[in-house]
Amino acid sequence: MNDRNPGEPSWRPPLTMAPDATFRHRVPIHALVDPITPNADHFVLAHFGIPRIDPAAWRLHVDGMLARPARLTLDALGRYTRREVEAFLKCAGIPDDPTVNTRNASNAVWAGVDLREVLDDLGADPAAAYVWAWGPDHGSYADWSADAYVKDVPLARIAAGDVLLAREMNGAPLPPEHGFPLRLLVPGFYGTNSVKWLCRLHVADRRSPAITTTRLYNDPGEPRADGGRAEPVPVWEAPPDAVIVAPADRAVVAGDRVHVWGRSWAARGIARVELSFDEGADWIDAEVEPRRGYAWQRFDLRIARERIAHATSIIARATDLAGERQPLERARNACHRIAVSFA
Ligand SMILES: Nc1nc2c(c(=O)[nH]1)N[C@H]1C(S)=C(S)[C@@H](COP(=O)(O)O)O[C@H]1N2
Ligand SMILES: [Mo]
Repeated sequence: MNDRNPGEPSWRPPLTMAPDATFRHRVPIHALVDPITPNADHFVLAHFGIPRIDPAAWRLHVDGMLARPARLTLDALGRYTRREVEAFLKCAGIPDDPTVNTRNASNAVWAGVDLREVLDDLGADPAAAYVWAWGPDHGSYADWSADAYVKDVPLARIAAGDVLLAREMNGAPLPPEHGFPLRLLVPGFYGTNSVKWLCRLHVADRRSPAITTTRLYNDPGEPRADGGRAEPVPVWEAPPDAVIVAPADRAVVAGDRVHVWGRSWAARGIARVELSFDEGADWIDAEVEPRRGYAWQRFDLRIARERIAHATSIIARATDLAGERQPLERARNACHRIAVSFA
């Protein structure tokens, strides 16, 4: 197994970083009106900046526990079956602070090839358990620095299907901000796992020791009776979450009927979204559209204004199909609360 320098990219394509510092883009939550977020509105998080890569000089190196290591060109990837997946993407938030929900969420149709098909073709060892994925971007982010962006994805998630090596976003080639020429897209997992500008995959029987994998985006384990803590919990599957798109935060609402709607999502799909107009004392069920693959799910509630005339806020709380419910506060998926008043 090639893990002499497990944190280092064994190879990176020639690139320039422009910008060469943290780049973020987001639109306000009340602008998330389209079911499929247009590419220009899809949020961007690039810790170190944006690598500009010449696709002719780019390769995907695949190595580790597999029979036939490979250096794939884009043409070689084109020989696998093209697949489309509509999926929400939700940023896990602050790498080392699990108590804040930064509410960056979008929904797009990604196209590429299923990583399961590629790994089957290259003869991945059934004794392996993780795939380490490298982006070649490097530099510093807050107080951290790294010479690559590395994540690890459980092989079991890849075996379940629809983990894409994605080349297209909403029918267009990937924009540079979103990972051109190729990105990993792990539907259902927090955005941090979907490595952009993908240049290397390594099949392994253990987790990657890279800082972006095992130190950042790992939440502290539960406190134990002996004073210690359980193992840290990697930020993988996205728990239930929701945003209120309308009314907008601090809106002045007019009319006899109030229409509240928004978006909700969870790795396991959303079963229920409740709204509270009295700071969480009472909850009213919204209608939730059925799950469609890994797409986000719209919720709607139309309610007589007289029932909520004294409300000064609205809180949304989602529950997933496994019964997990959003915490009200202090979590990567803490409930969304907006302020409202009535005209
Ligand atoms: N190579 C690389 N991949 C990356 C990142 C990064 O900084 N570098 N940021 C991650 C994080 S934290 C998120 S939330 C998603 C955001 O994807 P988007 O910018 O396409 O919305 O990309 C992930 N993949
Ligand atoms: Mo993120």
